[in-house]
Amino acid sequence: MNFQTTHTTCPYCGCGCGILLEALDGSLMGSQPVKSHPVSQGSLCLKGWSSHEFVENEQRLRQPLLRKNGRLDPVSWEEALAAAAQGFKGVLDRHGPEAVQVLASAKVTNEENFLLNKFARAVLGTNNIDHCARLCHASTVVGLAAAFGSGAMTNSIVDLENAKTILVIGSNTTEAHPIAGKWIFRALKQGAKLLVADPRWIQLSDLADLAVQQRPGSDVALINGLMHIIVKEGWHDKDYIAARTEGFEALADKLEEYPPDKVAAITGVSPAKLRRLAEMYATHKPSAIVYSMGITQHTTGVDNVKSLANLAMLTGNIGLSGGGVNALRGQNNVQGACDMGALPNVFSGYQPVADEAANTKFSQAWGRDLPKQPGLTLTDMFPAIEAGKIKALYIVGENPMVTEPDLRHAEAALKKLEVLVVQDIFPTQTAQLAQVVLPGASFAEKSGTYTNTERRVLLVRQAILPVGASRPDWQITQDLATRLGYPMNYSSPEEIFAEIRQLTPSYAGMTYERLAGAGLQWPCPTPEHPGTPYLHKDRFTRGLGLFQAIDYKPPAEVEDGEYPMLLSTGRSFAHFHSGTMTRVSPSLHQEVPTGYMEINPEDAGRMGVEDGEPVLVSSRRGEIRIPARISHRVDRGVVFIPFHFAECAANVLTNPALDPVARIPEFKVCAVKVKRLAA
Ligand SMILES: Nc1nc2c(c(=O)[nH]1)N[C@H]1C(S)=C(S)[C@@H](COP(=O)(O)OP(=O)(O)OC[C@H]3O[C@@H](n4cnc5c(=O)[nH]c(N)nc54)[C@H](O)[C@@H]3O)O[C@H]1N2
Ligand SMILES: Nc1nc2c(c(=O)[nH]1)N[C@H]1C(S)=C(S)[C@@H](COP(=O)(O)OP(=O)(O)OC[C@H]3O[C@@H](n4cnc5c(=O)[nH]c(N)nc54)[C@H](O)[C@@H]3O)O[C@H]1N2
Ligand code: SF4
Ligand SMILES: [Mo]
Repeated sequence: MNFQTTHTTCPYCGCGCGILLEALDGSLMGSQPVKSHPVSQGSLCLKGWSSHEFVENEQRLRQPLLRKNGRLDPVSWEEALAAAAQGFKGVLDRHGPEAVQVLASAKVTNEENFLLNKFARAVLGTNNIDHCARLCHASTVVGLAAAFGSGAMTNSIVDLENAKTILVIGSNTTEAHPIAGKWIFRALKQGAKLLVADPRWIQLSDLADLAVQQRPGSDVALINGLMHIIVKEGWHDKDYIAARTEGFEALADKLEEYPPDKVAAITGVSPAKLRRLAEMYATHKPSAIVYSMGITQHTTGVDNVKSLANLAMLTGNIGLSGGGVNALRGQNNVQGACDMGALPNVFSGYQPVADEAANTKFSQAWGRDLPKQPGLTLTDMFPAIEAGKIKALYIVGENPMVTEPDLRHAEAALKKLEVLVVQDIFPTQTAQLAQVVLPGASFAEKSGTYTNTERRVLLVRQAILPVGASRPDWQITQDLATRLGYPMNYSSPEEIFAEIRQLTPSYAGMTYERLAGAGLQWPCPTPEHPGTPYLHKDRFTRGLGLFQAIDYKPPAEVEDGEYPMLLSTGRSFAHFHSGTMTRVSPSLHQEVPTGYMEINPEDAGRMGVEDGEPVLVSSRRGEIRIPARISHRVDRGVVFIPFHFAECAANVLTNPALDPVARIPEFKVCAVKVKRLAA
């Protein structure tokens, strides 16, 4: 018998915790925490503890599949790759590169995302590449870049311990980033104050010095209201504003329009609570802001993010330990997928495709002329398919048939494609629509790197051989490239990483050797550079921080006579996204076996709905049947549905309306009606 442990990185959320995978005779038996890890320090959440459970599950894809006579049949790699390459080549020949799109993946490694960025641009000849960051922190990337010059989390997870005040706004930290939540607990233990602003009463609300439940989608009004009070009371940091920022006058003028009474009417938060919130955040420094999807997933997502940047700069809370605007990035490698250029407008390291010098640099390195016009986003792709502009799609490690808004439309679009190639580790709802399905190897079966939410690049190490005939994603993409007339011959992920370093200044100083222990936080431009725990220390990346005057706008769809309630969607601690990995994990499945709709006891009482009773929920897009869960966590007039469960998919209901700049959908607000089925 042979027992081995492998130190690697958790495949679930952006905390990037260290795990030890235990294998007996080449088969996984357990996951253990890593004491020396810089973020998790010997802790793991339930998902991390059970991260080995999905890997060898019988449902894993073990062989390539090809659609024949309407059915997906197992075939050889040769046959599947030939069919995929022929499909792409046919569309390229008939319609040109702008008819092809790639969806990269925040689940796969940096090396694999970098190759996908090269595959789209150099092999296919298109900038049509995007990934789930579009549904997630697209607003952050745009909003923080505009305010500070860099769209990433400003500080580190462990740095939360140094905060004197923490404002958690639109982040259900203890369920979605449990180990970051632990660092908030550590700060509280040392006497930090906790403020929570969330329409739902989350676990942290119970522990907060002050928790407010604003109306969904009212954050710009709320934050303007807080800043109004701060300026009126003179709690703003005048020296910091003078030395390090620009645009304050315009902001101050705008804030005049947001007195407490007006803000209370929009948000539902009383003037007295607004004042206490403003005072604690502004006067008990350093103050850290922690936010996530409650801020970004709105038609005003970018405005929300810019408003938080305003609030932090107004009080001098950027560029110091214990402060910052901490956007908690969601997926294990969503930061990395963005860093690697899995976006329609930039190469790796956010070098714009339209920038002459950057475009020339990559063209020379890759030996092909590269397109300069930014490509299509994920959310603009669906209408483009319906309009007949996109004909072929290569999806790696995403499951839009559960995670896209307005699923009925998304499904109709995917069915219209001439060519759909899906590369996943499970036979997902999306894979069921494909012509070719390619089985990737999971995190436990390959090596490479992930970049966590605090920009820390961490090693992923192979623990067991790929299950069945599955293969690491980088090998599959490279074979497809070769078959499309662009030979790729990388022998290892490390060889791909060497190319990443060479072309990406923020990663230039990293090597696998240097990453082996605690990893390194970018920017890390030289081999001697120690990495960067917090950004914007003495100057902002853009020079001066930019205040922006912002008006409150209501959500795209609000309640009315026909659809009298608001639907909010989000996460459960036990499941991840479309549930492919967590729903087959016994430990997680037993915690939460299926979906549910949280409804306030008063609303349930009025309708005569009992706890556990199935109800019919409908919106202008569609309807689902789902069990009701009576809960004080949601306010009157609001219901909450986690989006992990295909059999009662929240996204049948959600509104595909987009933020005009970030192109992120409004997952957090739409209008619905709830009907008893039993009546
Ligand atoms: N268990 C688990 N963990 C995960 C994931 C998962 O699927 N499951 N996914 C990962 C990913 S990719 C991401 S992006 C993160 C997301 O992590 P979070 O953003 O923390 O998770 P959500 O549940 O989407 O929403 C967060 C909070 O926003 C609040 N909210 C809703 N509407 C509003 C509003 O209008 N304003 C404000 N201020 N708040 C509002 C909700 O009530 C909720 O408490 O989680 C990551 N971690
Ligand atoms: N209603 C509603 N919808 C939402 C959200 C919401 O809050 N509300 N949140 C949005 C957010 S923030 C996000 S990030 C998206 C997520 O949207 P998606 O990215 O579409 O969701 P996942 O289920 O994480 O899909 C990842 C896929 O990758 C596969 N996979 C895992 N590891 C590997 C690997 O190594 N190789 C390959 N090839 N495949 C692999 C998994 O099996 C899974 O099918 O959902 C969005 N949708
Ligand atoms: S907090 Fe996130 S990274 Fe850490 S163990 Fe849990 S899911 Fe994994
Ligand atoms: Mo996300």
